[in-house]
Amino acid sequence: MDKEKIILDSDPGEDDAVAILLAVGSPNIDLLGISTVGGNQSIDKVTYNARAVLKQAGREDIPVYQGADRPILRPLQSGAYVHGETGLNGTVVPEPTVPIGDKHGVNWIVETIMSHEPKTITLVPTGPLTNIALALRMEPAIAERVKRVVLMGGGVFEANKTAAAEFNIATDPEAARIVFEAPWDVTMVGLDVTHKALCKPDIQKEIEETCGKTGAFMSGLMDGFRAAYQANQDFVDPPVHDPCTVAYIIDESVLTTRRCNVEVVTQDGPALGETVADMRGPENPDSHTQVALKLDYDKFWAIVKDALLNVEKALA
Ligand code: PIR
Ligand code: CA
Repeated sequence: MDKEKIILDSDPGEDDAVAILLAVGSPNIDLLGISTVGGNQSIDKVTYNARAVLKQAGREDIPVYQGADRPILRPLQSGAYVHGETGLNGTVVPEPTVPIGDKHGVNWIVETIMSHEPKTITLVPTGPLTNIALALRMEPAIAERVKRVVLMGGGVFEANKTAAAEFNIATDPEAARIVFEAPWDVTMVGLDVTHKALCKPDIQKEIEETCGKTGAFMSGLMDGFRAAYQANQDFVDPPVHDPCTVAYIIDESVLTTRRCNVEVVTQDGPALGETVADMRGPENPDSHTQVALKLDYDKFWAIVKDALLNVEKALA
């Protein structure tokens, strides 16, 4: 099987960092590069973090392009309340040595998609959808050109930023609406599954003990993430949201999905940023959007551990 080519559009973030490691470590994935977006922290910090995580993984050959610093219409309310001052809650990261790519992230996304064969690139957004919406407006043809979009955001029955909305969607609801309305295949990997992808102490310990420096790095990220989730989210163990997207690309059987229409609320008020999924039966096979509803926990962590081991082996 050919490796699936992906573009990661990300705002690292502890869980984004694990998604990067997963993409780097999987033999099924060819990570073409990372575009960054303001979200969990300011654009400067998340761009630095993306480069530092690639350095940690020994893959500074993978380019990083800086994208939009704020949502399309709204000021950035960052995720510093969960991710701390650095965006990685103080985890020690190596200083990146390769410079930031010398074009805007949105230009890079458009050029990369348009210069590859049709239907060969999968877009994997794990932050606010600002860059992806701007890319669609800059070059609408990307909607037919990509293979599919597998994004972390939203929730059918769960929310975190507000009572109704998930952080990535609530941060830039107008961008999210543009992305969900475009005529491409969208898989919404939302909180319904990511809140089940908990990093429990036993799996964290196993990864720390078996995956060397990479495992220690992952474990450090999880210590910071756990502390934040305990302090202000009323969780015992941290949910590693973003890697669920990459795990699904590696092995689709890790998630159970359902095809249905999804609309994003952009009116101000209590439902701003809600992803309204039409769950009335029967399932709509013609919908261009699908939502993830169930996670295979053991399979998920087997996929993550396997990839981290591969990252570690390639380092040595
Ligand atoms: C934001 C995030 C995670 C937790 C909270 N409470 C807020 C970030 C993650 O990086 C993920 O992409 C998404 N946004 C989860 O809402
Ligand atoms: Ca993220």
